[in-house]
Amino acid sequence: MSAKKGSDYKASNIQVLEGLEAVRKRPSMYIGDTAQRGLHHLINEVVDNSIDEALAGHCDFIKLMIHEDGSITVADNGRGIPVDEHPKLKIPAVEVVLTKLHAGGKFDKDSYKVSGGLHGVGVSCVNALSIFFSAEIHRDGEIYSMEFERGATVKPLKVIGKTEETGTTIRFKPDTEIFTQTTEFKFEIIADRMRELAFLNPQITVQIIDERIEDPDLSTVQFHFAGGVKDFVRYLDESRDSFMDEPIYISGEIENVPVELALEYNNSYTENVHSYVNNINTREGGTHISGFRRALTRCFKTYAEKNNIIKANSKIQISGEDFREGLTCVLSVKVAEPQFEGQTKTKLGNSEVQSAVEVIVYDKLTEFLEQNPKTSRKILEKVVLAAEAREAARKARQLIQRKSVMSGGGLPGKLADCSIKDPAHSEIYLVEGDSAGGSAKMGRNRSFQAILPLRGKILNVEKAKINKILENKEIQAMITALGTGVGHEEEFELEKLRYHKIIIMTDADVDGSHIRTLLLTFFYRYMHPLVDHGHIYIATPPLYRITASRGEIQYSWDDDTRDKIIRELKKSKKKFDVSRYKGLGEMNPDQLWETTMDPETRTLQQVTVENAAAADKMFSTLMGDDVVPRREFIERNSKYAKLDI
Ligand code: 0RA
Repeated sequence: MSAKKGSDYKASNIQVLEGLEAVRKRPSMYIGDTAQRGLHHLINEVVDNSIDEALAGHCDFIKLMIHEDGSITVADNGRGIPVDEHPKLKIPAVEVVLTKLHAGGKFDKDSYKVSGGLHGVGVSCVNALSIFFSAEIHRDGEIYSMEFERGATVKPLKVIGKTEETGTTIRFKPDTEIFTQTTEFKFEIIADRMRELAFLNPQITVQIIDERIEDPDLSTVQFHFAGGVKDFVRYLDESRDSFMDEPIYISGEIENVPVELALEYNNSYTENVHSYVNNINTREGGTHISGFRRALTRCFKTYAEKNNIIKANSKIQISGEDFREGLTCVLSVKVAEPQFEGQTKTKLGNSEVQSAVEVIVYDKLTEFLEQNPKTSRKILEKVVLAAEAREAARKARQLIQRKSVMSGGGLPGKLADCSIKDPAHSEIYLVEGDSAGGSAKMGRNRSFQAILPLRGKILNVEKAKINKILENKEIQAMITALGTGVGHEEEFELEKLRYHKIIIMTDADVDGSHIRTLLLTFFYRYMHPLVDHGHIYIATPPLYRITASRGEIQYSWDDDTRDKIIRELKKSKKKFDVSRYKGLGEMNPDQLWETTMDPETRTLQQVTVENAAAADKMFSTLMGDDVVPRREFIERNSKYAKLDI
């Protein structure tokens, strides 16, 4: 070991700080943002290194602790970060890894580096953005330790004991100077990602301990899924019915591209294909997805023709998407030098991957179809139904379009539109019920705020076919008002969106939250880009009104604030009256404007999807047929925090 001391040490440290200073100056360039997402990204950045060790076959256990002081520990039983002197830089390798940008990766070539999107910026970024950062390394019989503050070394590398194990333990506490919005780690966000990693890497066990929770039954979870992607598909389909005994599992490797997937058809009408490259969720798809789709379509078409299942002279045209209705699939590939493209850098560009996936899926799926004629026939029957529904939906779409042309400006009668036409500055409130809709219409600023009252419950799109969904009056009104059309790919035109803020405003009660979930499910399943581009918001009406003598009104959004206001009023010996709002309808237009609609004073929650698989699981559980998993899900999640979608 050769930790530098004295002036020598300082010299190398200054150089390092210049690199990390760049990260502190423009953190968003390295971790995306400095809000909740960026904060949680710090954990991913550290865990990715442990996963790399697992992929190289040296690590099978990762322990993550959320401490009471807001710091995080990630411990693994990998080889431990090397501590020997770096030949060129003449400082311990661990110091290079922790203080030099992009020095986090492995030095050997044949590992599958995670180097796309925000991943792989290196653990040194986490160091730079932490008020405190420590590394304890078990390696070569010794325990080494090193500590930093905001990326600057405060305790150089030293041996602090003996060990027979190997591994790395990193603890860090995010710097509040950088993360000005929040430094609170959310158990659910962390757990969703760790569960996903455990499904994708069956060799590992991930344990999470949340020390902020006292009850030991709730503070610890452990994920280990020996069945890998097959278990993942089963998990995603827990609250859906499948007519297959178990998911089809396919794996193979062509040209150094290992491909692994599991798929299952269920009785839902949605497509749930989740794809990963080097454990990164490729939300925008790419070559691996197109390879998969081509193989799927080709396989079934060939099989159907060979077995006379779909007659050549049949009236209906079956298209690729019909083969994916009611399909749940997890596809995971490993690519040595991935090229990520697209708006969010989550689209795989490597062309060689397409044929690798296509060949592997085609061969193995054909084999499955031939060996399982009963299941194959059932799947194809479902595909034909999907094609028929798609055709009916096309007619329903035309009807919506024709209706809107006939009604003059083409907008639904219930819509109170805003006067300005610039979508970037316009917003639409989707309001539960006609009476609240009335208040909103009176209270709004009509120049830029449109109001669309929705009567009663909208259809549960999780259980309905696309043509039925498009026949629903409330859904039709929404589609026409928004202007984008509905559905997948070319049917949906984001450029035509008439309001850049779509604000869901429902009562703060059980019915209200049900309607909100129904709307979110609809947007998530059928107008996905609205969610992806952050156009969906939730209005937050207050829960309490506290009226003091002389008509002085205060509002509160939670019990704590209400109690605080009450304490103040009691102290000043004022008389007051507390009422709980049961619905939006109880607010007069002025109150509704002031608390919930005025951009100066309102709070809007933007709906973002952190984790697509987790969102899919949530919607299918909340809206599915089975009562038991739904109840369990709500109970489990409500213990930690309110649902973050
Ligand atoms: C550089 C090289 C090697 C391993 C690591 C870094 C490494 C980093 C982290 C961060 C958290 N856990 C980690 N585990 C390992 C290769 C080690 C070797 O060749 O022996």
